[in-house]
Amino acid sequence: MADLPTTPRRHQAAALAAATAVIAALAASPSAAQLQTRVVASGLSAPVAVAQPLPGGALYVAELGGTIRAVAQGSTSTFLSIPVTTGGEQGLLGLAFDPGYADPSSPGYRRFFVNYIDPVNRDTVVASYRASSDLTADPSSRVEVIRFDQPNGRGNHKAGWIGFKPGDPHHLYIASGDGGSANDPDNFAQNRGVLLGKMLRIDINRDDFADPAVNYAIPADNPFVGEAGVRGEIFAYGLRNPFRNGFDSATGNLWIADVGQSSREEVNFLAAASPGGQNFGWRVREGDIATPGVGGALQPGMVDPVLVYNRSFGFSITGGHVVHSARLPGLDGQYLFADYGSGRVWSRVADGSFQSMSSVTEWTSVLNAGGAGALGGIVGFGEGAAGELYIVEIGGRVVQVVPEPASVAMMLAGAGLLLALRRRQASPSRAGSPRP
Ligand SMILES: [Ca+2]
Ligand SMILES: [Ca+2]
Repeated sequence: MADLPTTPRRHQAAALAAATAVIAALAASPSAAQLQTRVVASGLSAPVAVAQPLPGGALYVAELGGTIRAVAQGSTSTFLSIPVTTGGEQGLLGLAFDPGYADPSSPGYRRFFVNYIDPVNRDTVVASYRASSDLTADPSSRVEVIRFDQPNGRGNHKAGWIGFKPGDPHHLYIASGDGGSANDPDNFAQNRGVLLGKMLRIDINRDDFADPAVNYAIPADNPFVGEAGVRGEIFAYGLRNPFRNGFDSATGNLWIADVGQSSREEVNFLAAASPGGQNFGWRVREGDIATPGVGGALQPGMVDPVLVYNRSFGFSITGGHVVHSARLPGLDGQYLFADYGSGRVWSRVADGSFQSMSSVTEWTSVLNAGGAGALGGIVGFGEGAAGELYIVEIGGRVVQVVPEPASVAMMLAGAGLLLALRRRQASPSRAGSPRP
């Protein structure tokens, strides 16, 4: 840098062009070497979901045992603790912050939603609470929204993800599993008269029910409203255990990752513009095949997944979301997902077309080489308010995927060089040479 003041202008121009090219390449390159990982919380008890509603604000981590932790400025405290049933796949399973969380004029101001298994009767319950500060929620603010029965003696397939479609603050989406056991023995997922094995959509800002314990409305534009014997809350059906799903924050497309039984894991796509009503096939279909023992051919109206993998890749899919972060080259714009069993992580194009596993991008070795060490037991992904990418491990950590520091240093150095050159060009007196 010391020789810059005497650099002839054409050399300055060449250096400027070179610096610009370096910065452009760094910004656009999909090179995996530019990703790093860091632990943002550890020592948690079976975390399953993470949310960050405010830019730069606290992270909220839902633990299976019923506690939500607030992680802020390096310390972890208890935000809320609720009684739940645990065991098997039961517990506190879903957490979603109201889109109006930061807006004092919104009915959703300071409100968030949880999905859990009732401590007494083991129903699935969705309830709302309000935060009294960034680090504390008010237990007395509880409002029960909806509950539905889970079959007795079955401790798995509770799904539990909840979320809001971007741009729509009134409708909460709720993923329910088939209620458990093998082969969906009561055929709940195909039965539109029950809420199991479904993607539900309810209005949380209106109330159709005089019952003080039931506080939601059925949206008039849900696909099965008015159909006899069919629950109006249903938006899509034929799901087995859609444990982790994700709305694309830019497009509103919904990515549903349905955990398979013994042969296939699958990802289903629900386009933002779709009016709903899809039948994703379970228990007739497991992924793209007839469910061994109980299945059959794809029936009219059934929708095949947009991605499927077999047991050579893993045995329990953990769905993620479409990453939107220019700081994460390669991942930006891709739908990210993992397998809980094998610990492998992949991304695919986010356009909803079918894509085979031979054309996805695998991130496992890159992520495992990061500062957080090898990842494992991945049960969820989280998208921060500024596009941050979080990974939740059931073993107790939340890990953030960040730009690799050397890449950041190079980008900063490149930007610094560019700035210096531009300043020199703009300030001929300081450069010691007259303007032409
Ligand atoms: Ca009510
Ligand atoms: Ca399916």
